Amino acid sequence: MLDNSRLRIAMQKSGRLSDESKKLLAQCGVKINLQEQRLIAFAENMPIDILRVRDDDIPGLVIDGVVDIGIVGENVLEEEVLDRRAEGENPQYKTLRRLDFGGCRLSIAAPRDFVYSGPECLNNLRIATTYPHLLRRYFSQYNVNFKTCLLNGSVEVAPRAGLADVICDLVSSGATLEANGLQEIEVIYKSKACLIQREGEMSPTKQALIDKVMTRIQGVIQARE
Ligand code: PRT
Ligand code: ZN
Repeated sequence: MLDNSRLRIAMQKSGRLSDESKKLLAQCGVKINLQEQRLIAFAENMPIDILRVRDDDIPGLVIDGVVDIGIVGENVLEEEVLDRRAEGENPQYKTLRRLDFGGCRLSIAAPRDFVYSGPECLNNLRIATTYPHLLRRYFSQYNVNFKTCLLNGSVEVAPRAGLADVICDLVSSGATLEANGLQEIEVIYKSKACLIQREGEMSPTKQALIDKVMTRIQGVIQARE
């Protein structure tokens, strides 16, 4: 077991958020020697352990209290919260700060020749997505029904492969949609990376460390603005 007196921070092991997450901690003066294959890294100069995992696991690790802090995309966090609520749970966590990286939007996109006249015209279509709960929440405002095609990757090829009529996926530059003959028709959620903390008591030393790191993060982000 990890030492519970040390602050545990979960971050993405490799992917779009990992470099910026590492950089943020480094700029806050946390010295970590990240060896590529290691799940756990220890800070040399502060009582901090870094857990490096898939981004999808981070909200659950924080909500379940396995780690103290997590750096994750709001899209992944919100989907996990909605999923747990659908399962009858009442997931708890605190947002410490929205971060200045990982920006993207969750959008509905349709084949280029699709004539779009508003959310209602998507009624009863099949939509390929990794984010069924965010999508359901969006459509519930319009009384629109849809069928899902759940995919954890290659969502953008679903219409061409005949698996779905339209898709709901993350977009940043729009190049992936363009390359797959799709047009963005509706933005349903805007996301950035964020820093979250587990609910419940922290020891005074851990809380003091969190306060110190948060003050530094504030300074780092302000300096970048
Ligand atoms: O292995 P692991 O599960 O940890 O990683 P992953 O492959 O699930 O996630 P990863 O690394 O791709 O993304 C991590 C987080 O980065 C996401 O949850 C978002 O919060 C954020 N993010 C920011 C993005 C993008 N921008 C993004 N563009 N995540 C994914 N994309 C993908 C999108 O799915 C599509 O395939 O990039 C493509 C679109 O990009 P453009 O520039 O062509 O529009
Ligand atoms: Zn993932």
